[in-house]
Amino acid sequence: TATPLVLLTGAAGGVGTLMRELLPAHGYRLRSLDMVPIADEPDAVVADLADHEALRAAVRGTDAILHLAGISLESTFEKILRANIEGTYRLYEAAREEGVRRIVFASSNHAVGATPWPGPGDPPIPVDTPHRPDTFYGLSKCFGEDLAQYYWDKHGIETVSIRIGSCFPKATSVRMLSVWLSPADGARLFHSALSARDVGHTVVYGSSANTRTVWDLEPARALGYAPQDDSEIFAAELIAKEGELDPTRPEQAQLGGHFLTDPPIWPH
Ligand code: 15L
Repeated sequence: TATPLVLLTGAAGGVGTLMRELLPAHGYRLRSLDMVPIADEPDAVVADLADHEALRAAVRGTDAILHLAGISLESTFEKILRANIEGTYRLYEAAREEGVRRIVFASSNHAVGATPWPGPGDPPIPVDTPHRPDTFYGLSKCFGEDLAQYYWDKHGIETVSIRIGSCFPKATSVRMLSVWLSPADGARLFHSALSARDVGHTVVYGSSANTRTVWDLEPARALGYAPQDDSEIFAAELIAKEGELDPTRPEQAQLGGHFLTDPPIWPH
C-alpha cells in the first residue's frame, strides 16, 4: 500500500520541527502546515487555522492529521481561545468535511497539571484522573480532549490525545526527569498513535521510559509504543544543580510544576 500522507499542523514549532526530521523514517509522507513559511519543505502550506478554505485544502487527501498547532505555553485567554480552542475546533470541522478519520492531538500534562505530585509509594497518575488544568493553556487542552471525544461519538473520527510531558532534546530540570519525552520516543509514540487500530478516542501520557516516571504509561504501550530512552542520563547533573525534587516546594508540588506558580498573564 502507498505511504500514508499525514498533515502536520504547527510544523514550524518545537515539536513540529523535530517530527519533520524524525517521522518520515517511520513510513510517512508529511504535509506541513504552519502560519509561517518553512524553508526546504516540498509539501508545505502557509495558513492560519481560521482560514477555512485553505485549511480544507490542506486536509484534503490526507490519511491522518498530527495536530501540534497552537500556543504551547500560558498566554492570555483571548489568544488561547483563538489559537487553541477555535483552532482545534476548525481543524476537526475540516477533517469531518474532508473525511479524514484519524487525528493525533497534542494534549499536554497541563490538562491535569493541578494534580498533586505523587508521593513515594503512591500509584502512578492514571489517564482517567479528573481534568485539573493549571492554566488557560491547560484548559484549552481539556477542551481539545473533550472535542476529540465528541467527534468520535458524534462523527466517528478517531483521536489519540497524547498528554505530552516535555519533548525537548534534553531534560533541563529535575521535574523533567519524570516527564521527559525524547524526540526519538516522541516519533515512536506518534507513529503508534497514527497506526494503532480501533482507538476510538484514547487518552495517553507521552513520556520516555523514565526511571522517575509519575504517570501510567500502559495506555501508550497498549497502542504499541515501546519507549527506548530514559531521562536518568541527565539526573546527576540536574540534581547537583537543583537538588532532588521536593514536593513541599510550591513549584514542585503538582504535576504542572511552575505553570501553577507563574504569575497569570492578563490582557493588557
Ligand atoms: C507543555 O505543554 C509545553 O508546551 C512545553 O513547552 C513544556 O513547558 C511542557 O509542557 C512541560 O510541562 O514541561
